[in-house]
Amino acid sequence: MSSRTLQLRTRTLDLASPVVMGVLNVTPDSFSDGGRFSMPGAARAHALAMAADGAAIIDIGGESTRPGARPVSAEDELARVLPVLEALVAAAAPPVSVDTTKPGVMRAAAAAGAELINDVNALRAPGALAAAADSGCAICLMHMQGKPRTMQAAPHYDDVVGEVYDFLARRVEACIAAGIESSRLALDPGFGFGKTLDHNLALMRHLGRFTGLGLPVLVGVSRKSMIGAVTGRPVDQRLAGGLALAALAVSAGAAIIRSHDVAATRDALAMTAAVLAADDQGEQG
Ligand code: PT1
Repeated sequence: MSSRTLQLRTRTLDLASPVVMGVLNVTPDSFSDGGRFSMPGAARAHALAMAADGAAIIDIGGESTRPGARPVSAEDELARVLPVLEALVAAAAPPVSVDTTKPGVMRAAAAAGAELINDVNALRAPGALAAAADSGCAICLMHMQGKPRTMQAAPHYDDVVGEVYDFLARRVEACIAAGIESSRLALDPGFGFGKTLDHNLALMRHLGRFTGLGLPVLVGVSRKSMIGAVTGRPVDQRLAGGLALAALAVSAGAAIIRSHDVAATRDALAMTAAVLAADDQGEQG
């Protein structure tokens, strides 16, 4: 099992260099895009712009999972996601990921051409393991303590890094037992999902431990409140803070960075990767 590739449903994603997953929210209440991309046409145009900026994957989300968000029905979620997914598949855009926790949405999305299932609930919903296995899609398993609506009320860990690591390791075992090959799995510690600022900072500081599981690590920090807490900036002024975190994440071995700001993130990753690739040269001087 190599963490330098990820096996998607019909293709292999090359992760020899870190890549950007572009965020495409198709929710009316999305935390930073304010629902601007809920119309299929605007969403499609935004996805193609992110593709032109170098996004290796487009992640479509029809249910907001930001702190405080309320669940939506599978019906509403599919009505938001499917038209955009179908338009992107028809446009031969980059591989499409669907950000969902619902088995019915997973099955319909795979049938419509999705390549990756991004589940912030790590396939814990009844039927999700089987739906993901049958889909043939790659799966991102993310750690979350609690549920989006209440997860920031009182996050608690005795050892956040150890507990998140053990959770992800157990979810990998559950996937393998359900017939999902490890080549199809990516892992995400879930920044901002039932975590205080200190928890988020500890996870970033020790992110390198998660690469020890031998699977690609995905990191989503774009525009999140942990950046606001440190910089004092509102959500529309968090790019610089997010780029710093993206560089740190890639330096610790992360392979996929989920971001709203594809072009800037891609430059930050290219620069970081170039420096990391120079490590042998420095030994000689
Ligand atoms: C993520 C992620 C995601 N984040 C993956 N999928 C969101 N794999 C949605 C805040 O603190 O990190 N990884 N899908 C967005 N969720 C949040 C969470 C948005 C916290 C904002 C915050 O501001």
